[in-house]
Amino acid sequence: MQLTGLMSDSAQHFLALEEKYGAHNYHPLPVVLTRGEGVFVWDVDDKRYYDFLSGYSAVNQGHCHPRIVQSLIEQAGRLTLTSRAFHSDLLGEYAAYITNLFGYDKVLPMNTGVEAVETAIKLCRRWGYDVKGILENRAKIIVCEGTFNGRTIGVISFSSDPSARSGFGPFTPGFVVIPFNDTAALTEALRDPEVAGFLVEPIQGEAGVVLPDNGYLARAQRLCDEAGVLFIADEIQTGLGRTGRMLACDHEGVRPDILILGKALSGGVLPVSAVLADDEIMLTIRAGEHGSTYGGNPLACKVAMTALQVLQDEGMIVNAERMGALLREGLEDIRSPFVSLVRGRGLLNAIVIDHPEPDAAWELCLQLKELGMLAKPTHGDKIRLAPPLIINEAQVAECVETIAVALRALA
Ligand code: IF1
Repeated sequence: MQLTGLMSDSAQHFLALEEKYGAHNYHPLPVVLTRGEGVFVWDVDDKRYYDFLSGYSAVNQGHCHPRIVQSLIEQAGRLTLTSRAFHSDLLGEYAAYITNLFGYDKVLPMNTGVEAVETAIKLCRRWGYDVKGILENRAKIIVCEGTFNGRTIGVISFSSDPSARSGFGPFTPGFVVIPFNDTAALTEALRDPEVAGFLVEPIQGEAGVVLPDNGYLARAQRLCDEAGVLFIADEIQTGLGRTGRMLACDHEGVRPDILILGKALSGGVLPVSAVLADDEIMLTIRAGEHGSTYGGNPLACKVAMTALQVLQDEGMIVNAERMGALLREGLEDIRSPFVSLVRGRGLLNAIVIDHPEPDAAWELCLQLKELGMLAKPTHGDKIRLAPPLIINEAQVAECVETIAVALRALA
């Protein structure tokens, strides 16, 4: 039920345009934003909100981070796109920077997250044929139920979410689906010599911030190593400080064979993604065998280096760890009868709503909006709570109080 009746004429004007001329592939909260700064966004009626979605974790550094915007502006006036038909003075610098930062031989730069996931799948298959010796077109990649890795045909082919995949067939073969957080199932699936890789989100974001047992990632990596299978981590949402470490894999000291980054790699100012791997894997793709018009463009390189630098310079990763603990503690202390679970790591958190009303989570988000805080339900009864990593203690306390008020109103 849309509360558009409560929206101003100005806001309704923008909604009407979108409704008439835009595809209806989303169901957004009834709010029209026009400005963002740090943890805040403002709507067209100049009402301020805390952003607890952070652009699905693309705005870890805060909206319109001044240093990131400055690098965007400077580079935008100098050189934005050469295509990879020619070299630029930024791709090499960026490649050196990001591979040194994460400890890999090489990076393959792409744009959106799903393009990086598709790239990782191609690298894994190619490595499977050229290095592991799997027969052509027989390579398999193990994935987990509940995973979300993007919306291309290739990637939804292994999605277990009907809303992401039904009605889009036929699908790409070569994927084996096992339960998440189940090493027995992984052990069994790894017995197949035609398996080339295991693609996993260290924490399942879209599934509602589902954490594996401690040690699962380390055990999974060890099982993959023993089976000669690549451990591929999709850190597009969990990476870059979101869970209180640079990477979610860092909580278990796991080094993926292929690391996939996106979203906050640009601080939310333009699509930038990346795949990192060592030479044995990365060099199985040779000149002319993969690419993208915008992949590795100078503007993206400049912005990404700044986005990664401010993450480290401004202590955002440790702050995410600390503020996340405060947020979960505050949420637990509300002791709401409608919150059956509070879970998360760092500032990737979710509450599970348990209420007789079927769309209680949606109603709660509408109430939160009225109270100056934006969040959105995922899969019906879970509300993701993921503010920018720069949020401070006082702001966390204020938002916990806001959530408490909204939960009481839910009664
Ligand atoms: C939507 C949420 C969904 C991702 C992981 C790859 C991608 C994503 C772990 C693809 C993208 C976005 C897409 C957006 C909603 C949001 C999302 F979990 F973040 F909330 F859907 F699961 N790997 N996640 O989370 O990256 O191609 O979008 O740049 O599609 O509705 P992309």
